[in-house]
Amino acid sequence: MLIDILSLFPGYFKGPFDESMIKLAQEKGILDIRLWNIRDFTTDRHRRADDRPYGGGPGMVMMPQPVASAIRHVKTPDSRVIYLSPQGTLLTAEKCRELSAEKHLVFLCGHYEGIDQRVLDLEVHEEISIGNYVLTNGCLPAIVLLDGIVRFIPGVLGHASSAEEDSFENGILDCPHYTKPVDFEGLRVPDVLQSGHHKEIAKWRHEQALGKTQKNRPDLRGA
Ligand code: 4GO
Repeated sequence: MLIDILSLFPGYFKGPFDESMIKLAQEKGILDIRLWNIRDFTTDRHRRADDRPYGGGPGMVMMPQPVASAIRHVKTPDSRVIYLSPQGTLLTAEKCRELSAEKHLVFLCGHYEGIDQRVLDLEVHEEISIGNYVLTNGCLPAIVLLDGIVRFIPGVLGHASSAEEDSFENGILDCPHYTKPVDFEGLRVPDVLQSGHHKEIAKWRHEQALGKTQKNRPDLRGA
């Protein structure tokens, strides 16, 4: 999969993409991430990427020309262009899985008050939000979206079934996990997990997951 990320701060992504699973996926050749600075697509000598909003109001708006030029530089007929914004549809595990089947994703990260609506109308396929809150820019949402997608690409997670057993698959939360030692500060690993009875273990985990979902997320489908 190829992912192009367009923003004013490509440096934002250096840390998160150079560690752990995302780093490994790139090394394995499963994932190619390209970072672009929208300012490199400005045409005036001041490299200006923003201006004041028509109609008045606070803050600045990203100008359409540099954003359109950046998108058009990477976009092909196979690309899916996504704008990260609080006005988007809420990100879900289902959406992450759907996007993991794409060959080429383009993530557009806004800054300041946002991006001129006309470039969104012309070039963006869909608008996604990672939650009901506003951030100073779309870079962190792009990192969240990328990470959420990448773990559904075959070969990225160690175990093929990991992504299937996690929270939100089957509409419920994940069960609790334990590892060594059996006794930690007086708290013991539940006996059933040490019993070797695979059916009993599966039943216990499902009950735990249901109970947690009921308590913390009664809004979920499987609750
Ligand atoms: C995305 C972008 C929040 C989200 C953003 C979110 N804030 N909830 N801020 O996914 C345009 C300028 C949007 C700042 C950006």
